[in-house]
Amino acid sequence: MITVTAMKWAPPFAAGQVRDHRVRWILNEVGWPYDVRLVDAPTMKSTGYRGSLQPFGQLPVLEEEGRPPLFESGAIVLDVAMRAGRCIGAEGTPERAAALQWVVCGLNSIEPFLFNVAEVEYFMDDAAAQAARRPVVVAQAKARLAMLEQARGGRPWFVGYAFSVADLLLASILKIAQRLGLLDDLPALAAWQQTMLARPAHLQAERDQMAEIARHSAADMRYDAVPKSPAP
Ligand SMILES: N[C@@H](CCC(=O)N[C@@H](CS)C(=O)NCC(=O)O)C(=O)O
Repeated sequence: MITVTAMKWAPPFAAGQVRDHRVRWILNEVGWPYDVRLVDAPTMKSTGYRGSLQPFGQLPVLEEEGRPPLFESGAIVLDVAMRAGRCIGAEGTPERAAALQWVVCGLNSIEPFLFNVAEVEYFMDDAAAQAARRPVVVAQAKARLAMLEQARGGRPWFVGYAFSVADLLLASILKIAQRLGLLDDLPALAAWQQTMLARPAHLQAERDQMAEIARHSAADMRYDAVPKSPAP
């Protein structure tokens, strides 16, 4: 049986966006059942967790009997798709290469720009620094998204004629853009994303993540029990 690591609770801006939803989504797409292992902050930051599951004390992690645990949401999505032979094109084909390209593009060339905006909006305390940085990172993120939409060229899928991991990762990565209003000037890209997110496999993934978050509270994450600097 597969086990996916997820947070007991996440703040409202992150609910439905915590990256284990990507793993749940691809598992639902290929029809593989899974269990969920809910963790709190001290567990994630513990030496044991970092040593055996995720070196940076983050999630998601996919655990499966007889296989080493796997971290990095993109790697997990690719691994499941390749093993299931679904949503990724056949080995050695141009479709497989294009799917890999768009997944890496999403994680490497889009997500960091969106994270810069999220950092300004959610994690900066200094109001003056926030106001100075906001227009810069917003403009950069919007420019990236416009170029992404240009590259999509109005096609329903990023690769070929079917849904693939490229669509899954990109639609997932754009969740934060949508929430931050960065897609407001790109209605076609926003509509494409909504079509991807309306897939039953995603709706189920999001519902399941949010249900667990709703069952818990911030106190369950025990943030105050996390040591200031984790042991090396
Ligand atoms: N590149 C990693 C990023 C993992 C990541 O940032 N996970 C977040 C949840 S979406 C996390 O664990 N945050 C808690 C923390 O960093 O303490 C991936 O895609 O798996």
